[in-house]
Amino acid sequence: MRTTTTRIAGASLAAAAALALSVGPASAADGSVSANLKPVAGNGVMGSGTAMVDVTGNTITVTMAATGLLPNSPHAAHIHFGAAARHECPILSDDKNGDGHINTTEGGPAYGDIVVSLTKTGDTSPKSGLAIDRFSTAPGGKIAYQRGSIKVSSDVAKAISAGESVVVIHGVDYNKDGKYDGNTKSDLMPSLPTEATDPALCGALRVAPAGGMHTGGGLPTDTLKSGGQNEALMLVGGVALLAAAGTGTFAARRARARA
Ligand SMILES: [Cu+2]
Repeated sequence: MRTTTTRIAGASLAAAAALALSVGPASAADGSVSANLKPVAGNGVMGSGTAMVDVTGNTITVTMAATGLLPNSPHAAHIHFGAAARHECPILSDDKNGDGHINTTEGGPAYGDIVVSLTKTGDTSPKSGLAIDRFSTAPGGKIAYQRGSIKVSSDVAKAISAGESVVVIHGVDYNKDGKYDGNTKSDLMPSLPTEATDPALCGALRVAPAGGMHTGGGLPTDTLKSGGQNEALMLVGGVALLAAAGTGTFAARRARARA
């Protein structure tokens, strides 16, 4: 009996050691962050999505999927960040002009400025923020996007890795007539209706568990920070915990809690 118990404890310790090694950061700015994209408050979009960003040095790879957008219309999409921003998605109290909707400027205090334009081709700098001919037009209301080798400044790389940036997909259809129109002008570009640029879906890019959400490995960073790793291992058992992590259970739970 005693031998068996000791052996199990030993296995748990080995698992703990393996986990401790695997969660060490590769370098200061490297890392993976991910977001659940949700409807922006007040803007009436019945959609959702996910986004993931891998940071290696000053280069990022972005993978994004979304549904429920106005079909066959260009949807500007960006990574936003502002040092003074809340690093969050806007809430109804950000509607400063009281029209019941959040326009892009009103979202600024929550998510900051455009730092990366998620264009399909060409430039990805903030200058391409409204290059609507190079963004997805969401056929069927869906966007499936992946782009690598996107260069960013070291400040932006650090902010993204630190979980301080926010993905925003723009373009809404308030009057449900299947196109961007209406009398209210865009706060970004007065030649466009506000429907073309108001934020539709939003998600804060938070630090993913070690190995990234796509591989499902690792433990919630919060647990590790609070020193709860050993307790968790003792409660659940190292092998069971690793198995659970492998299913993505932790990643999903954490993403929901943070969203
Ligand atoms: Cu944006």
